[in-house]
Amino acid sequence: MNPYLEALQQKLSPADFKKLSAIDNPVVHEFIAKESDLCHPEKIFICSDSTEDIAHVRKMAVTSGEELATLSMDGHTVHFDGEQDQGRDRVNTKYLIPKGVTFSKALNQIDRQEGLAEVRGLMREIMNGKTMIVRFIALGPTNSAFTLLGIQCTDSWYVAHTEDLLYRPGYEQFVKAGPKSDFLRVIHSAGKLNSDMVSVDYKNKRIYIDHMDNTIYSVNTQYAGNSVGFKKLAFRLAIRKASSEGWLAEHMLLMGIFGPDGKRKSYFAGAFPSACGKTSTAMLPGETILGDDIAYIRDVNSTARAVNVESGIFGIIQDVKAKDDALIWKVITSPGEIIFSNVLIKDGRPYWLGMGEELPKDGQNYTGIWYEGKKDEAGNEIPAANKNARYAVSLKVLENVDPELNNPAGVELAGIMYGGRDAKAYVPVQQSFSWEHGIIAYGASLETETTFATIGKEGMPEINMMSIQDFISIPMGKNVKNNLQFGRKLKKQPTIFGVNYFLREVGNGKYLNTPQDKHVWVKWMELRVHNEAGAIKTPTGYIPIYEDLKKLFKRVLKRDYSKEDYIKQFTIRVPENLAKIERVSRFYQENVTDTPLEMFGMLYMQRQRLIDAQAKYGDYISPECFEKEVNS
Ligand code: SPV
Ligand code: MN
Repeated sequence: MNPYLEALQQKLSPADFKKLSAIDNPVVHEFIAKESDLCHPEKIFICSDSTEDIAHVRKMAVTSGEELATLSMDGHTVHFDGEQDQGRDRVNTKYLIPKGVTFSKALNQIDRQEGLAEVRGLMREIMNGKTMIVRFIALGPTNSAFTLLGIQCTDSWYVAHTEDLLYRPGYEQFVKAGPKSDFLRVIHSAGKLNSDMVSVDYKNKRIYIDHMDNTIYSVNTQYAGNSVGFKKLAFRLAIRKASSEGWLAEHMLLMGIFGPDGKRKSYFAGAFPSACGKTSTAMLPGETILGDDIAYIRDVNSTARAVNVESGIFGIIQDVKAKDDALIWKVITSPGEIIFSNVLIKDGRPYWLGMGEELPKDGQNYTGIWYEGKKDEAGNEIPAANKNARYAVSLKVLENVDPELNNPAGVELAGIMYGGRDAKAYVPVQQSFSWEHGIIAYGASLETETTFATIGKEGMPEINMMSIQDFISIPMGKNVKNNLQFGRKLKKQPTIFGVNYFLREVGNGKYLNTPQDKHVWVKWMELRVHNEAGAIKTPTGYIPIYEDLKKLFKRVLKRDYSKEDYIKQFTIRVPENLAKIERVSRFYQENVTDTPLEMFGMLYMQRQRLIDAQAKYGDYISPECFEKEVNS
């Protein structure tokens, strides 16, 4: 027996000791022993993939009080996060950077030694009297070139339960893998809890990423984006690993889009910052969903193939209505295993903002007993439910889950979309001129506004490169280069599209599209990858022809689409586009030392095309001024 296993034995029941011993990997034992030494739990529970172990976690999440079973629907529970713990915490999420290593200035960082001392200091004996739960997870389908393995030690039964809904079990994979040190490690503690079992020490909340050791530290938080290690935390480590091995780890949805015959299906990936329409795109009715958050993409025989890293959804539950979101509505209003978080509870029912019915005037929410007019410490009115309220469910409960979800070979990507929250510049949908143009002008230039999914002020414009600005763990220019190179090696490149669901009218600021319109855009993209729709070449990309959209609006949404709307939506706004190029170029010049020159060249050419068009047609150019290219 190795010394780590020996040291752990006293904290393990005989059954748990047996489970841990079956993993013939001293590196696993060492990690658990070291974290146990640091955090000092009273007991350690080893969660295998067995139904008994999973059921135990589910039961303990309620017994401990971290989840409440007060909802009347079978299988539904609710968890509350603290008032200061309602989203990902950017300020307190930092990379541990060893001396002598430089990182893009835009990335939040701290000296490794200093950071380790701080976070390990905060974690010392933090689990006194508690149980440390050890979960083993497989990221991506198992038995596949895509699979990555991960371990999380946590003292939160809620976190361990959520992981069960969102990820594929990995204990058996660890048993099979034997002595392999290549796995992601997460150590998490919810820290001090109040009588409602909510983390209270938010001032000492820290999420530190140590890529030297493939380890993430997360402390004094429960919000899943900060605590469920395999979500955005392991993602940061995966981005690094992907970069060194020549594949891509992306913040992307994966979906199947059907062709006009209802049979042809093409797979698309889509990168969108948080709360910018990623999940609702992935869940479009009549199409299929493979994933809504994180994808790994590999070059397999010169084609791009992708898998969903996860197997569940941690979705936003705001503006989810019976009419607009039929698929998920049915799931969250039917019996089945669901964890709601930060909704309002009243008489055994969950309520959320924008659900299409009147909300109760009182109930229980993330601030405890809630009543209309209740104010926070700063005097601001507390909403009935948090804007970033969430539900966690397994994908398998969705009617339209794609049959390839667990295919070890993944699915071949026909297209990739990049979409931000851009009120002013980009048209609702456009196709890039080339792989390089798509990566640079849509992906690397992705701009958005901050949303409620992260703590801080909302509505602030910012660059969110490929929607991974919050997660990028390699120099930013390197990420652009990796993407450029990845596509260049492919024989069959996915077609790249830029989408923008948030364009507003010049002058009055009204949104120019309804949330349903995105269904037309995805159908148009599907036609484009099969050369079944024409396009108009504009300075920023190929845009749809009015007649094609008119037909699609009728077919997909049973709606008329006026020429006037088309012109408003697809007018090329030269001043706004020039300003965008200026902002993007400046951001990279000021914050990124390794931007590939090609990026500036590509943006310069886009600028030139805009200036030439401006000289001919003026500042706001109707799509009809440009040349049509009708495909065969
Ligand atoms: C996101 O904010 O991008 C999410 C939720 O998908 S989480 O990252 O878990 O906060
Ligand atoms: Mn996300």
